[in-house]
Amino acid sequence: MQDLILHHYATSPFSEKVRLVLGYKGLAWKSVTVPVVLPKPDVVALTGGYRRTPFLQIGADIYCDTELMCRVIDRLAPTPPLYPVAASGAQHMLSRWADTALFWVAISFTMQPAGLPHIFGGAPPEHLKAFAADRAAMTAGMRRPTIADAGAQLRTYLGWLEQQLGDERKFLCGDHACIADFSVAQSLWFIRRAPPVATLLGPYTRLGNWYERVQAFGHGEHEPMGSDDALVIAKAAQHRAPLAFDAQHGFAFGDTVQVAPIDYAQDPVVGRLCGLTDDEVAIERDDERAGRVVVHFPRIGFQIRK
Ligand SMILES: N[C@@H](CCC(=O)N[C@@H](CS)C(=O)NCC(=O)O)C(=O)O
Repeated sequence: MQDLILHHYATSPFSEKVRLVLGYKGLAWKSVTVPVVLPKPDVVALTGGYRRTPFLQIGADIYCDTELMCRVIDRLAPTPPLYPVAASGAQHMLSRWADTALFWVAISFTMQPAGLPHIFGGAPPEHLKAFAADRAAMTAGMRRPTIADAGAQLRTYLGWLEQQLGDERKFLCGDHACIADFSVAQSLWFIRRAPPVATLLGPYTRLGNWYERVQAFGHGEHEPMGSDDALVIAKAAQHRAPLAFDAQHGFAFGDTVQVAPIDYAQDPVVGRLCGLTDDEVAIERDDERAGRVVVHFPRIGFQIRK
């Protein structure tokens, strides 16, 4: 198997979701640390403009968004399954809810004044200012919950999750872990990084025990890699993942298109369409430093335009 190169940073919840999936699968991977705020020149050289964290590189294939990254990891290492049949369609719906609704209330609630010193550690005030400006620009036009809204919604959501574990099952969709466990765990992980805020989790004891079981998967074996080395690997790669193209979607193979997230950080990536199905879109692009790369996105949460 070619090296799995995860581009991420330590404090990113979506990165924690993927780190835990890699641990669950017992995979070894390379770890490239990306900047927390723009500019991200080495990220953009590989992705073509997508700035969200994390993304997965396998040679010259760049996989954006954890929904797709997790499917790719599961395809490469099918055991233990990340989408066990017994966990039914509910695992996907629960995962999507956790990656959107639960994520934003967890973030908004944790970033209250009592949580900030724990999230940012001893970062200098310039960093806090740069972070606030970066995220304000990234979410421009999005209405975020107030701390009071987020607290109320979070208690409701945590109650749902506690109820889901009510029959003493080990994981959210049964006795085996599935994608939903990792999507939910990332938000709890973020809240727990700020102990004064994490007191909110206290009453949800089944959820606390479940969280310990998910964290026990660990992160797998990993070693650091520089982003310059990751660029060299992309440029040298000969092989690219085989792709399906369904001509029923209103686009032709080779069309120049732009692909962009529909919710926040909507920076578009432009390239030649080389893969298209109901659940994936891939575009090929050339970059001076990364060479010819194929950037893959899920269809859910993204828009494709000619
Ligand atoms: N739907 C995306 C969401 C990724 C996301 O929002 N990541 C956050 C960090 S946890 C982010 O990109 N923040 C801005 C940045 O890192 O530049 C996914 O599943 O990968």
